[in-house]
Amino acid sequence: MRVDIVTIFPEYLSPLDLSLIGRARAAGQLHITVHDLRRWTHDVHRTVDDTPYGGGPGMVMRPEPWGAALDALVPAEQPAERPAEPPPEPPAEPPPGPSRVIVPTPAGSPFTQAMAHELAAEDHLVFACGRYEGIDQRVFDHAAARANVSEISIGDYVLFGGEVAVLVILETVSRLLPGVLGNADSLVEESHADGLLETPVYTKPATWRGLDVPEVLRSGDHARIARWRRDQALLRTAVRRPDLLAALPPDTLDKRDVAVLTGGGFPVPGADMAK
Ligand code: 6GU
Repeated sequence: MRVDIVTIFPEYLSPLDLSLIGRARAAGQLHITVHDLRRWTHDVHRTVDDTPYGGGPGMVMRPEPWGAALDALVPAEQPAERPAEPPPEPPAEPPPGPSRVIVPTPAGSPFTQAMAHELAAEDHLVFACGRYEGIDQRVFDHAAARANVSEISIGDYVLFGGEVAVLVILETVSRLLPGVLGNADSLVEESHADGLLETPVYTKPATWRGLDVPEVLRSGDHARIARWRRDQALLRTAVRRPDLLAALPPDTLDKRDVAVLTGGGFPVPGADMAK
């Protein structure tokens, strides 16, 4: 996957050199380039912002540098579809496929694990990191003719700019790429994979500061362990994220699940429908 990030603070993205993302970059699975927006300014002050039309506090990022940046980074001619067969010899740089432009903003659609899976299937992501009160909307209205443009928020709170959100989104996406995560099984059991939060985990020693690891996990009875984990995931989700539980597709909960939730004091609406 190819990733271009445009920002006025390139140093903010330096964590992308570290840990598993750094390793995926070094291994050539992830091609990330960070660009300084001011490269696309032409005045002596390298101006990127101005006062908002209509009044109001703060500054808005001017469209010209952003337009030039996206012109340079988003190929004008989008291939109709991906080639059916990969070329026999992989080229040094992956060929540009259709581009997806991501604008991190607290006014965006919520970023979710499902969206991360969607982005992980793309060939080319371009992140436009705004600062101040945001970027002139015409930049994205114009880019929408050439690329799929998504305004995305990482949560209901406000950051200074999109850079930290890009770190969050790229970490979430890159661990879904084939070969980036050492143990792909980790993706199956983690929180949000099945719409439930993950269960508590334990390791040695069996007793620590007078606290025991739950007996069931040491029983070797795999059916009992699976059931216990399911119960814990259900109850934890009911307590912490009732919204997730309510959003489960119908038929996700069987009679035993419903009994566990009801027994834990979490009545399930429509429970008599459970298999
Ligand atoms: Cl994506 N950007 C900014 N600036 N603030 C945010 C955000 C993004 N998501 C939540 N708050």
